[in-house]
Amino acid sequence: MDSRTAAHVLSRIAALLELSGANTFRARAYEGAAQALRSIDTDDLAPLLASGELAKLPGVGPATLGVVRELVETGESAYLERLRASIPEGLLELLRLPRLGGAKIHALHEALGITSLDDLEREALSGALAKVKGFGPKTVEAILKGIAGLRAAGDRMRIPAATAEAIRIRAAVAAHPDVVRAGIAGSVRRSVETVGDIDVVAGCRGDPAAVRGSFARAPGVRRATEKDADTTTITYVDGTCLDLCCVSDDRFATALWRMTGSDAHVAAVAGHAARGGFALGADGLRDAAGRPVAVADEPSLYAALGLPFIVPELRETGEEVSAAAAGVLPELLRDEQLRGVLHCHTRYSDGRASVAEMAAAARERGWGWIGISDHSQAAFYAGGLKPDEVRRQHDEIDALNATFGGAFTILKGIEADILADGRLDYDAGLLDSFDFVIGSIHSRFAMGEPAMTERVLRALDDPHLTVLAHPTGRLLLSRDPYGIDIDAVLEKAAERGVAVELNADPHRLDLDWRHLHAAKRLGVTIAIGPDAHSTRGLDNTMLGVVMARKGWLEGADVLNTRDVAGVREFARHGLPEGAR
Ligand code: DGT
Ligand code: CA
Ligand code: CA
Ligand code: ZN
Repeated sequence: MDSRTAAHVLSRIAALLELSGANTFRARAYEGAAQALRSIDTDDLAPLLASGELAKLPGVGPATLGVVRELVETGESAYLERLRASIPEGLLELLRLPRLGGAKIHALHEALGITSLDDLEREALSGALAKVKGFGPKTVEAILKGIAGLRAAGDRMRIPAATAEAIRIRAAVAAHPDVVRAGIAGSVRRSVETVGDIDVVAGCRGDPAAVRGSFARAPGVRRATEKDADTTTITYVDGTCLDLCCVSDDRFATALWRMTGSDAHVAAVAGHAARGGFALGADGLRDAAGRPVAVADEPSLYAALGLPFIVPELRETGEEVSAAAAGVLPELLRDEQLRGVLHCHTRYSDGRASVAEMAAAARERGWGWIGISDHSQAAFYAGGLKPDEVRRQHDEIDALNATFGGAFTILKGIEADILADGRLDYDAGLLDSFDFVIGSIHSRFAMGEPAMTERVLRALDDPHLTVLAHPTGRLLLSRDPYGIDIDAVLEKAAERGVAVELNADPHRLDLDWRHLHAAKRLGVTIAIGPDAHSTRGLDNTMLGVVMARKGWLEGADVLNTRDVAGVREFARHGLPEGAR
């Protein structure tokens, strides 16, 4: 039993106690213990429990320790199950709404008899909710948004969390004595930005069904069901869903390929195989005479079909299979081609590190330059910079650059709000003083597609603009993109020589990789922007590279592969002679 699952169970108990109207002190004790467990982060609580260290942890008391002991010994909590059984399913669902804890849901249940998401939505729309004590119009609005978000998100996870979980599960599967090798498959392996469930394939010696069975009965499993002849679907107590496919090891490669998907890629490869006289299915590869062809690993599978290896992140629409067959797969962008990043915040606005710290962290990553872009003054909620603060930051950057002796460069930039009428924040004089300007929409999202498109096209006409940031405004699993004619925006960006950002914050990943291929064909330069608000935030960049690869991008398509002179030149070329 790992500490994160145990913390999750304790926190769940706290919420359910509140939901059932129990004494708030009891609920707080469970939440306190959950926090204590989050602070230790271990994959195995058993030794800490045995040594008595867990009992000594501040925040852990006799009742909460009892729950942890039961989790370690059985993987379950009878107390949690009892609480869960005593509460209507619909009320449990309400816990997934942001800003609505157990206590508030209990109050709503008492006041209006609400027992489901539909009930809540109806009372919110009728105005009844706003009349309940503690629920003003602002809260009601937030709740309605939350309901819409929940319906849109389903049970999906963002890719970083799903990958961490998948790595943990794969390691556990690989450690089974009858497993020869195990691999992550499905959307996690293809690096899709959100993930429905985790898929793992195991190549086994002996009986694969016995291997599946042992994981289905393991501690921490809430329920397990047979999906098909090779696969068991397992739901863990923390809500994680796993499809575990166990096959004899000689079938590992084709099973991994099949379960990696996508369905369109699988169909396209199977079609290619059929045209070559092969038959390719989940049970393996057969030649024209119907004889099984041994396939040791995935590269040999593609090779047997006369195809170059197709990396998992490209396996999406099937278009990659025709490109592979024609020998025109792109030479995909690699991490080590990057020379720097734009779009980094510091303590001047809402970042947590200084300019010097961000620069040092960029150097540690092997980059030759970094672009600092704090928020502009219209973004007052994010500490946007007044003109005198801009000048102070520029002096600081000049002083730092002088210490680098040309070995590293900090570029002066700004993340300027694109105002409602399409103008960039600040006047032209101040905008001239930056090395680069990033333009962002941070307000008035709901103006409708024609007006929003007009607004962004107008911003693209400003010769100061270097990069159009997060061009659709989506927040994964919580906010849909705003209405905008993205094709018109890409065409204009290409014409104006403005780069379009692939914002690499895991909550955004915007521009969506699905549009990158089209952007590339139009000749748009893409800037991978970490949108870093701390030194660690710089590592968002690598997720951006993965998404760029999903979008077929090569080194030359990406601004980050240029040296500092190249970036300066790109940034200045839209400006009139005098400002260059
Ligand atoms: P997700 O989970 O929604 O993020 O997206 P995927 O692509 O991981 O989709 P998923 O988990 O439904 O399926 C993964 C792959 O496994 C996909 O290529 C299709 C394949 N697959 C799905 N269900 C079955 C099944 O019942 N049998 C077999 N053999 N393959 C399946
Ligand atoms: Ca999946
Ligand atoms: Ca699945
Ligand atoms: Zn930003």
